[in-house]
Order: sequence, then structure tokens, then C-alpha cells
Amino acid sequence: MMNGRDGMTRILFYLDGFNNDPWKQSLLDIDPAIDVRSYPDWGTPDDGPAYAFVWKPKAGLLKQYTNIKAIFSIGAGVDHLLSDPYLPKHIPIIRMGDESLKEGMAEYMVMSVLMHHRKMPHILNLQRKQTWQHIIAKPANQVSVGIMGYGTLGKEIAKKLAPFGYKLNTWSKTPKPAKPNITHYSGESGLKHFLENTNIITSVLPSTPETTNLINAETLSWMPKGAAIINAGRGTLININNLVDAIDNGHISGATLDVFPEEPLDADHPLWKHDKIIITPHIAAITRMDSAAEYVIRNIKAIENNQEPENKLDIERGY
Ligand code: NDP
Ligand code: OXD
Repeated sequence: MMNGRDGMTRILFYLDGFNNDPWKQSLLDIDPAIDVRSYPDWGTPDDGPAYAFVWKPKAGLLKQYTNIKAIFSIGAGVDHLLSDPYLPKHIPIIRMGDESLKEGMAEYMVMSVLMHHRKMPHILNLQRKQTWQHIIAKPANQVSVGIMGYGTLGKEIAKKLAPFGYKLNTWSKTPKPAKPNITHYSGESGLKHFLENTNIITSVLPSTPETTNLINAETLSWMPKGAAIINAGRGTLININNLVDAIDNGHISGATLDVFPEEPLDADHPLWKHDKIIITPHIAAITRMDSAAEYVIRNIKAIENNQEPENKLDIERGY
């Protein structure tokens, strides 16, 4: 494999707050000849790395390394990169799209949809009150599950939910080809119909100006009474005060939230104690080191062979 001036593939790795050694080892397990270094041991910008593999790098850091050929995001979301005003946008930015993310997210959504469909948050509250009460759920074929964001993750969620017999709706930016047993909606004009026809929303939308605050008092009011929301895309999607109001006034039955506008969620935040909201700490889908290393090295090879890498960020769209 090619790369730095001396012919060795150089990868700079940045993941603050976690042990970097096993990550570096995962890359070396595949190609022991790689020179992989963690910040701050990257050397000077001139003899810096040929590729960057990063999560939430400090603003301005990547710009210093003028010989980076591509930036790999450790996660599927790239808002952590796009928030850097100095991000070198002229080089390819590649979003994580390995199998572990797809599997993890689909499992999380199946678990959470079943929890809301079978009213588990309510049942758990009854348990805390030592109350034996039959809680009856509608049959799955009378429940519509809506997937907001029908890309890499949304498609996998639809695949894993299909065997349960729910009615499936999807919402994306651009129209999608017809598929048996799935109703597709798209664009701003499709949002109201999508929400009016959805009992349980699962969102894996990226954070962009268009998706920010999309779930607010007005759009919540379009959902059928008793609807539930599961958000594992980005926290910017939901106006949290509006959501809590809609839950407290009984229009929305509950929510499962994995992502928040500010992470980690403040220890004093009232959301933690809301008995109709399940909180998880951004763990819906965790990038696995071995499959991520394989993904990065496969795509470095593609770039070195002048082929298009997978999952390249479209800067204009923002995802
Ligand atoms: P993709 O780019 O494959 O899919 C994004 C989807 O969102 C596409 O269907 C796209 O529509 C749709 N979309 C984007 N903007 C809009 C809009 N304005 N209106 C309607 N639809 C829109 O991304 P992934 O599936 O790989 O990942 C999605 C997101 O999931 C990530 O960006 C990240 O934020 C989040 N994530 C969260 C994780 C967690 O652990 N909580 C883990 C991994 C990812 P179209 O198809 O028309 O382009
Ligand atoms: C993300 C991820 O983008 O963890 O949230 O992949």
C-alpha cells in the first residue's frame, strides 16, 4: 500500500478519552507495516500522516497536515468534523459504514420499537409501584413504524423490523423506488403525511440545518395520539421542551433518546428522571475496532488505486 513520502502508509489516529492502543493494534493486525500514531505524537505537519482516522478532533488540527489524502470518521455522523471551521473540505471525507454499525443500530431499533409497542416503559413504572395490571398492546400489523432517514442504517432497520409484521413507513430527502410492504415518503412535502401515518418513529437522520429542530410542537401535533419517538440520529432533531410538553399533555406516549444536543447529558438534566423517557448514552451503534480497521484499510487501498471510496461525505448535502 502506498502513502507517505517514504512509501509507508501513515495513519494518524485521534480519539480523545479512550485507550487508543487497541484501535491502533486493530489496524496493525491487518497490515503490520502501517505507521499509525495517536495525537499528539504525529510528528511535524510536514512529515505528517497520509490518512486521518478521527473522532471529534480539535478545531484546526487537521488543517495543519497538508499531506492528508483522506479523512475517515470513526462514526457514521460527520457533524463532529463539519463543526470545524478550518476543516480541509477539498479532500475526501469518508463516513464509517461498516457492518457493526448497521447491526448495532438495527438491534437497538428493534429493541426500542418492541419496548414502545408493548408499552414496556409503562409496565416498568407499574413494577416500581408493585402493581399487577394487564397492559394490552395492539397487534403488530395495526402499528405503523416510521423510519426517518432511509440510508445505510435506515435500510437495515427496515430489514430487521420486517419479520415482526409492522406497517413500515420511511422518510428521506429524495424519493425511493417502491418496495413491497413499505410506504416511502420524502421531502418537506412528505413529512406531514409520514408523521400522520406513523405510531412509532425511529430516527437515524444526520444533523444538518434542514433536520435541526424538525421535531417540534407543530410536527409533534401531526402525529397520532399515543405515538412514540425513538431518536438515535442526532439530538439536534428534537426540540426537547416541546417533546416533554407533548408527553406530559398525553399526546405523545413516550420516547427513547440515545442522542442529545449536548453530550454527555448533564447529570442534573430533568430528562433523566422522566418516567416516560428512556435514556441511553449514545450507544445505539458502536463502531467495532476490527471491522472499522478493515473498512479503513479497504478504502485506503481503493483511494491508492484511484477508485472511489465508500460512503464519501457530500459536503453540499452535509451527510
Ligand atoms: P446515510 O447518509 O446513509 O443516510 C441518511 C438518510 O437521511 C438518507 O436516507 C437521507 O435521505 C436522509 N436525510 C438526510 N437529510 C434529510 C432531510 N433533510 N430530509 C429527509 N431525509 C433526510 O447515513 P447513515 O444511515 O449511515 O447514518 C445516519 C445517521 O445516524 C448519522 O449521520 C449519525 O448522525 C447517526 N448515527 C448514530 C449512531 C448512534 O450510535 N446513535 C451510530 C451511527 C450513526 P436521502 O436517502 O434522500 O439522501
Ligand atoms: C455516530 C456513530 O455517528 O457513533 O454517532 O457512528
